[in-house]
Amino acid sequence: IADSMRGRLRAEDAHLQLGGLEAYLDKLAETERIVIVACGTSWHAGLVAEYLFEELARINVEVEYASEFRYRNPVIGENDIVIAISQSGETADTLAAIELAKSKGAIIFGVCNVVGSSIARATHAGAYTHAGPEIGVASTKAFTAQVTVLTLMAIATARRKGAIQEETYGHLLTELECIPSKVTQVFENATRIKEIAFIFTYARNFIYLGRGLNFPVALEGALKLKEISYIHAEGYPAAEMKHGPIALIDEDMPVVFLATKDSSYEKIVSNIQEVKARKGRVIAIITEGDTLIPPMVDFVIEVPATHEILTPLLSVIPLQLLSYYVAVMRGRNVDQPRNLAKSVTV
Ligand code: F1P
Repeated sequence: IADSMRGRLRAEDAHLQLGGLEAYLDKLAETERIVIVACGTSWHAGLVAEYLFEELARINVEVEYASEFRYRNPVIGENDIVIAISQSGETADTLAAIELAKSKGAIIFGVCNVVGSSIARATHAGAYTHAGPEIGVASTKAFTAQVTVLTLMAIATARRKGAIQEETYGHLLTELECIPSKVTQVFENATRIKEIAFIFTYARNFIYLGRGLNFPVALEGALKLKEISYIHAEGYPAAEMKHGPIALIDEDMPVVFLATKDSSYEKIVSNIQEVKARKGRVIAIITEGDTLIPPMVDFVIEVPATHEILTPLLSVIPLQLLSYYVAVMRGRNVDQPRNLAKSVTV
């Protein structure tokens, strides 16, 4: 994250550096619709961006699996802006979605990690995440770097539109500057997370629940566990639980709640109560200093407080670490999981 922010944040002159996108900020601010195309973890980063652009800049956003978009007959045209997100910059489905949207006249922006990659070259403009090479197949730092860049884009667009006040803008920049040290603080909980992973090493299923900006984080937590430990895991918006998944809850079901202190907090607390009433085993990601949730649940992992819109940058880290430790304890190769390729080029 620090690498991704380096050179971009200039709190003192209230200026965000977004590479080639700087020249296109007016287009972003004027558009009525953004369509995000991506796959896997990058798609989850896109879902975070949906909340950010809608909340901050009041722009309508649709987030599409590139792998489906290319096979539909999507309504897209020259008034739309497409944001393609990809770590490798080589994902065939994302590239095909870009070509389709481009052929209909849409403007294409890219958020890629690999400089000069096929996707980066196919876009009209973009910002690199500069996360450095991903050694493992499963995206981890790519996700946080993508969310960082998308957050900067949403903030810059909102400011260009006059949709956020200068005071809020300044506050967000100050908070963003604190994120790298807060991420380091989350890593200080690694031993605790390892102990929790030990207890659940042989679980057969996991459920991840979150609301608002923590919903895509729940999806990403579940995907990470699936990818590297091969445990079946599902993420849902916590409010969807009562529409089906609640039937799965019993004393053998670990449920990971994203329960940080944000505007969904009270509702998440009542979702936790619903799961505990059915004897589910709850691991809650909470904000440091929260005293309400710990006595209600089986395990807690704390993350530092931050501005609500920056929450995913912190709340995803314990989930990545949990997946990592569970996978290692199960003897999995976390860098090279079976059946997965770093770039899905076909
Ligand atoms: C998309 C992706 C990754 C996943 C795996 C397969 O890649 O689904 O999120 O971890 O590596 O590909 P990308 O377009 O972001 O490179």
